[in-house]
Amino acid sequence: MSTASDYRFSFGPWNIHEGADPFGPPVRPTVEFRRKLDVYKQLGFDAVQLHDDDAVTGLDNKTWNTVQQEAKELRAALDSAGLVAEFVAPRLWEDERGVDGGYTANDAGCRQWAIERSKKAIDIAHLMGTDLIVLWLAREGTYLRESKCAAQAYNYIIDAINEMLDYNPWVRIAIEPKPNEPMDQAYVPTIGHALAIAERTSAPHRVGGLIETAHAQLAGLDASDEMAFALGAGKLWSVHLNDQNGLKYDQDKSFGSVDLRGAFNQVRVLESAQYSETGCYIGLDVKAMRTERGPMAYRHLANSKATFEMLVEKARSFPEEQASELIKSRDYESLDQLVISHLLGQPVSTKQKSHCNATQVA
Ligand code: 3MF
Ligand code: MG
Repeated sequence: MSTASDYRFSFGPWNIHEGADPFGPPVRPTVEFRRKLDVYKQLGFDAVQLHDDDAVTGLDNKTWNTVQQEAKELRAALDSAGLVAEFVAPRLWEDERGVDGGYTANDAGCRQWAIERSKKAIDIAHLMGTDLIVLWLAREGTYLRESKCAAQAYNYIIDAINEMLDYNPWVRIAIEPKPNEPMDQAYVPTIGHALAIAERTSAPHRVGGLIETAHAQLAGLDASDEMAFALGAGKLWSVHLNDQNGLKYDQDKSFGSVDLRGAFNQVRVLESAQYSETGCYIGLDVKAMRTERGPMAYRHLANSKATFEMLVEKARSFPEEQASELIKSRDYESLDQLVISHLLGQPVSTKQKSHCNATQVA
């Protein structure tokens, strides 16, 4: 049986976290960033996703020389661990100038800062050897509709992206849509919005998307359909696989842990588009459970990767011919059961099928 070895996996240092939530004391000791790098290869991951200030902490207050030196040091550390940087994402939401949004802030000075900071992220990406910038537009939205003009906000986002595209002709930008949290309403809630924005930029072929399962679910959408939409446009440049238990805060649960069938469908869509051959990574944006003890909690990453790999096998062994026959005869009830039986490792018996035969029922 084939395995998922043709896929390459990544995650970000924020996926091994400190073990605190807003409602209680820390449950795990802090893990120093460089120590987290040790577990990547151990768990079979090849690439590190980075915010600009994961790569260079406090970069706003450092000289360009220092920034450059620290980025080079990190690149050397990745090299010696056999790792590469998948992307760099400007972390605009942790600075006081990003509180009202960066690119869409009402204050022109804050908007300018956001663009300058994004250019620094591009320089850091260059030093880290990746051409991919991810924009999770965290605070680009509103708590109060009347506080911003949406039409103008979209133009600001497009202007900011154009400046980034002009700044470095080699860079690609993947927008990571999310409908809410931390904002009440975000301006780029779905991949449809992201790719429509891409078309309005000065270089649409250099602007694509990263789809996160939980973000699609929070928008009430099916993540596999969102992925299929981006794949059809050749614009799925990364994914953040995880899971979500309903419409609540962004949970970043282990992949497949809530909606196994939804996870199967995401894997199936990626398989049928031969995503593994595009060179793009399977990113896992998952968080450890609050109850997990230290010293370093990473089972959620190992589990998510293992689930992905098991589902690749399930996608490859799916009885396609049987499914096509059922689709041809519009027998979707049997198709439904075929999927469930396949996921549960049970063959569908012909006897079972004949019981459902329409003439017998009539
Ligand atoms: C928030 C997210 C972010 C992004 C990350 C990379 C912290 O819901 O998903 O994770 O994935 O900033 O751009
Ligand atoms: Mg994410």
